[in-house]
Amino acid sequence: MTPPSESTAGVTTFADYVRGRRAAVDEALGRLLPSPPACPPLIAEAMRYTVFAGGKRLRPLLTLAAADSVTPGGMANDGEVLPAACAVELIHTYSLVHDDLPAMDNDTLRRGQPTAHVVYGEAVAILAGDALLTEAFRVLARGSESDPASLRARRLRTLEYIAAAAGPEGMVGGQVMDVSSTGTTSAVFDTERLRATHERKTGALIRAAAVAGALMGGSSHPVADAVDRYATHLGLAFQIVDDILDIEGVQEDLGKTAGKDADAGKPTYPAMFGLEESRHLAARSIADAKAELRTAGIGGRLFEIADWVLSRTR
Ligand code: GRG
Repeated sequence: MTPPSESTAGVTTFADYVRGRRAAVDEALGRLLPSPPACPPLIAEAMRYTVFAGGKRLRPLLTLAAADSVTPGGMANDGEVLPAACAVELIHTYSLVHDDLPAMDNDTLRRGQPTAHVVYGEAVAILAGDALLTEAFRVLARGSESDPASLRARRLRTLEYIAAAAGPEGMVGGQVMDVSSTGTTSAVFDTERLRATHERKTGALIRAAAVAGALMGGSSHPVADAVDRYATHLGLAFQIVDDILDIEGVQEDLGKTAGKDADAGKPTYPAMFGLEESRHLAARSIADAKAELRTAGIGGRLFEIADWVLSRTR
């Protein structure tokens, strides 16, 4: 493990680190996504359209940063970790495509671009989401005959962890809680249910992204558990900031329709606690996330990612 350092994992600035790791993720995604003639051109185009529409790549960055943090020397084996980072981004992108559908949030703008169903129609958008989810697990499972047993075991554990986070016990379950809560007043939608919804809907995949990095980076159980606790706090802060940005954010920065949650009568942190208290809650979650790293002696870029989540404007 790298020595606990809250500032840098080397001489590179955080901005340079993010630029380099994003470029690696984008290159891998471009290579891993299917192309014709292996699949029909329309589905290949719709998948690429959504994946390259301009997302922040927070989740794959978390995977890589967690893996880098637990690797001696501070730079993980990209060949082993990048597939997991890409798989998480593919699952995240599928969730956004389906969330934007008329049957769910019915949104027309995402990542600053018209949503997939606006461009390709509802049927192809549903299928593009299905294809992204399915390809994610193909990317995760892929290996070669010569892979050592230890790498296969890490890959299988990571696959199981990500599947659990994406499915009914995680993100899908959270989305069900969310769609069934729309229009519910704060009085009957208590804060515990709000927290539980967000923990599944947004938090589960953020946790899986970080834990996947720790597992694929070969960390011990206690270190992976600490990364998990860090990402649990981080996921909560991410969602609170998202709720705040839905009210205060600038649509051009967000790349999606602002004010949708309030308009839809969704229970949110600002609706429950007010803006000021929501800001305090987000800051406290980030402090808790960093405390988990310090206690476990984990250094590297995860600290800066936590600061970024709190200060982000998109
Ligand atoms: C359809 C099964 C299913 C689940 C959808 C994640 C989700 C569940 C819905 C998205 C709704 C939403 C906007 C939630 C708020 C948090 C969130 C996931 C924001 C988008 O993530 P960013 O900001 O997006 O990381 P980019 O575009 O930067 O990747």
